[in-house]
Amino acid sequence: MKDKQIEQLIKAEKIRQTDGLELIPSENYVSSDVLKALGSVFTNKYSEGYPGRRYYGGQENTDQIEQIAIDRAKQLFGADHANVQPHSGAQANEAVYYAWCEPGDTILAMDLAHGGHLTHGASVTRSAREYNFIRYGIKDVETGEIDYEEIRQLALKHKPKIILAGFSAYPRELDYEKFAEIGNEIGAMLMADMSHIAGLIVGGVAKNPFDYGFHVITTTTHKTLRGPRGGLILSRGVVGNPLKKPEKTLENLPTLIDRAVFPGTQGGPHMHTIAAKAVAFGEALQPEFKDYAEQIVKNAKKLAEELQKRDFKLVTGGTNNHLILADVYNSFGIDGKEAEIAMDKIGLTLNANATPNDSLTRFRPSGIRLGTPAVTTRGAKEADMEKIAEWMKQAINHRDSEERLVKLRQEVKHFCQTLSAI
Ligand code: DSN
Repeated sequence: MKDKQIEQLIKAEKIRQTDGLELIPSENYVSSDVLKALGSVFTNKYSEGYPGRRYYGGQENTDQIEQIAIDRAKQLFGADHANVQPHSGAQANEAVYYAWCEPGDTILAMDLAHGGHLTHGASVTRSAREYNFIRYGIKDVETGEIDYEEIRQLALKHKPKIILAGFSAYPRELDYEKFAEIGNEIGAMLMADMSHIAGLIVGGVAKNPFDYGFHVITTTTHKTLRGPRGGLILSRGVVGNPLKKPEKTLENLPTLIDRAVFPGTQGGPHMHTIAAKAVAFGEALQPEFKDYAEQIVKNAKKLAEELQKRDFKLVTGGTNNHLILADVYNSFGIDGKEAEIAMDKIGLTLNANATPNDSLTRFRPSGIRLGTPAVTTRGAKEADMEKIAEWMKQAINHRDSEERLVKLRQEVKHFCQTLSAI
C-alpha cells in the first residue's frame, strides 16, 4: 500500500488477531475468499434497486451476484424471500419496523438489560422515539427462564404490532412455539432477530423460528454465520414487485420489506459486501459447516463447565448456545471492565456486559460476555477450553501483577501459534 500509516495498522491488527484468543461471541474470522470478495471491484459500483430493476446502468454482474446471494440465503433458512442489502443488523431491524408499523405503534421485545439488543427499543435509539416499545425480561436469573405468561399478558394488554424474539446476551434457547401462540392469539407479526445464532440455526444446532410460524427473521452476517459485516432479512410470504405499494398483509411482507430497505431506509447497496455475503452463504451450505456449528456449542458448554469449576458464577447456570455470561462481580468482587482489561493484557479478548438486574453501571457492569465462534474457527476443541478457563482465572487472580500477566500473555501467544492461521 502507498499509505504506510494505514498499512502498518492493518498489519498490527492482523498480528493482534493472530496472537490472541478472540472470545467476543459476536466476532469471527472470515475465509480468505470472503475477504477477496470484500476487497473486489464491486466496491466501485452503484446499484440502487433490485436485480432486474435498477436505477443505474452496468448491472449485468451485480444482478447475478445479488441473485446468487438471495438464493443461497433462502436455501440456508428455508425462507420464501431474502433481502441481502441491509448494511448491518441495526438497519435490518429498522427496515422491518418501518415495513410493518406506523409511528406510535407498539412492539414487544426483550429488555436490553436482560439480554435484548439496543435496536430492540432501548431508549437511546431513534426507533424508541418512533415506536412504543414494551419490554419483557428473564424471570429467573438462576435458570434463565422466561415468563411466557407474562409476555402473553403484556401482549393482551398492549396489542403490539410486532412480537420480537431475539437477544445479544442470552445463553439459552427461546421457546418460539410459545411466542407464536401468543402472536397468533393477538394477530401480531412474529419477528426473530437471530443475529447471534444464525450460524447455529443453519448448522442445525439451534431451532429455526420459521419452523414455528415466525414471519420474519433478521440477522447480521458476521457472527456465527462467519460472513462479512452486514445484515440480512428473511421472510415468509409472496414475493411481489417492490415498485408497487402493496397492502399491509402478512402475505405481502417480502414486498413491504424490499420497499422498506430501498428506498425506505437505505440508498445504494454495498455490492462488494453482497458478493462477500454470497461467498459466506455458499460456505455455510457446505456439510463442514454443520461440524463447525456443533463444535461451537460443544466448546461453549465445556468452557462454561470449566469456568464454573473455577468459581465463575454464570448467568442461567451455563449455556445452550455459543455464549456465556459470567457474573464476575458476584464471583470475585471485581467489575466486568476490570476483568475485561485483565484479560486483554494476556491476549484474551471479551467484553464487559450487564447481567440481568445489574446493580452496577452500564460502563462498569457486573459481568463479562464471551463465546466460542472465533476460537472454533481456528480449530480449538474441548480440551483447549480448560486452558482458556484457567488463563481467565489466572488473569483475575494476578490482575495487579504486571510480571505474572506478561508470563500469561506469553503462554497465550504460544498456544495461538498452535491454532490455524487467520
Ligand atoms: N454488537 C453486537 C454484539 O456484540 O452482540 C450486537 O450488535
